[in-house]
Amino acid sequence: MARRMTTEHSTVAVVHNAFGKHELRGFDYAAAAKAGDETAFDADVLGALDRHGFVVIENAVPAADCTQLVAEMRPYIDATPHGLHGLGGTRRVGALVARSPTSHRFVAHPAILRLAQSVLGEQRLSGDAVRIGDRTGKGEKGFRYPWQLHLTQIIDVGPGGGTDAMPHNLKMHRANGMWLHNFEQASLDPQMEVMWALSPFSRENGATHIVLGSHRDQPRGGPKAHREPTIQAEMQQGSVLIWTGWSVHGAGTNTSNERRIGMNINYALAFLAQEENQLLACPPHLARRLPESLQRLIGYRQPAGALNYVAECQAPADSVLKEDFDVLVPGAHGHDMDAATDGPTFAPRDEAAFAAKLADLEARKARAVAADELGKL
Ligand SMILES: O=C(O)CCC(=O)C(=O)O
Repeated sequence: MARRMTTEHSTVAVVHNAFGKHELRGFDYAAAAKAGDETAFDADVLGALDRHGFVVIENAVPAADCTQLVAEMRPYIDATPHGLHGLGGTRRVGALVARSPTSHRFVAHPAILRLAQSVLGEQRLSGDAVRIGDRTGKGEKGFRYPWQLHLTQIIDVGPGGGTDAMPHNLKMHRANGMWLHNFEQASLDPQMEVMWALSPFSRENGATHIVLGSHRDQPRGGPKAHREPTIQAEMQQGSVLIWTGWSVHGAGTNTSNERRIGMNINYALAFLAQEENQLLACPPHLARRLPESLQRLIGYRQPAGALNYVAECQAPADSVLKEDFDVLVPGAHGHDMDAATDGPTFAPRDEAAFAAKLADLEARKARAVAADELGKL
C-alpha cells in the first residue's frame, strides 16, 4: 500500500552512488505541527532516514531560538580555543544542558525524541531488532531498548577551518566505532546523530559532508562508502540534519568570512557509555533544578534492572537528586531498618511516618526501573 507523504517536503539533493539512487529530503516541522499532521510527518522522516541514512527536518525551531542559544553559550564559546579534537579552526563547546536553558528545547525536541524512540528504542530501521531475553523483533511497549542523551556540543567552524592552513584531521567517519566493540553483525543501531543549524549551513561556510546510503554499506562499517562522492547538507538556521551512527559524514571547509555554528546532539542506547558523560557535565546540584523528563533523558534514571543505582541500591531520584542527600551520611538511603536484624541504631522512631516514606520510595523506584518511558516526553 502506498504510504501518504506529508505535503510539505523538499528534495535537497539527489545522488546516484554505489548504494543506489539516494535523496536528501527535507520535511517541514512547522508546517506539519500547524496542520496537526505529526504522525504522517514522523513516518516520513523515519522512512527517509531508513532509506537514505540522512534526513533534514526544516523549521524545527524558530531562528530566534538559535540566536538565543548561541547568546547563552557565547561566554563559553569565546573562552574556548580553536582546533580541539581534530577539527582545525573549529571551537567545540559542550555541557549544553547545564549551561543553556534554551538548549533544552532542542535536546528534547518532540519530533527528534519520537524519532530516537523509533530508531533506538524500537530499532525500526531495516534489518534491526530488539533482543531482550528470548524475544527478538521490532520494539514495542515494554519490549524495547532504553536510550538517552549521548553528547551535546556546539561545533563552530571559523573562517579557514578545514583549509590547508587549519586542516580537519578528523576526516569522513562513522560514529559507532567509539565503543570498540564491533557492532557490524549485530543488526543494531546504537546511536542517532543530530546536527542543528544554529547559523545557516552553506557549501562555502562548511556545511556537513555526507555520503547518502552509506549506512547500508556491507559490512555496515565497511570501507566502500569512503570512496563515494559526498554532498553537503545545506540548511537554513533552525533546521536539523539527522543521521544514523552508521552513516558516513564529516565537517566541511569554511571558505567564507562567516562562522558556521552547528550543534551536535546525539542519542544512544542507555546501556552504552555516554560520549559526553551527562552526569558529570550536569552534576546533581544543577540537575536537581531540571524537569524530571530532562533529568531522565540525560541519564538520571535506572534504564533497566539494577543499572545506575547509587549507594544502597537507590535510584538517582531517591539519592543524588534529593536536595539533602549526602552519600557520606550513614543511613542517608532512607530504607526501612529492622531493630531485630539490623540493630537498634537506625531503627525508626515514628513507624507510621517511616512506612509512608518507604511506600513512597518503593513507588518511585518501581517507576524508575520500569521500561523506558522517554517516549512519553
Ligand atoms: O561539524 C560537522 O559538520 C561534523 C563534525 C563531526 O562529524 C564530528 O566532529 O564528529
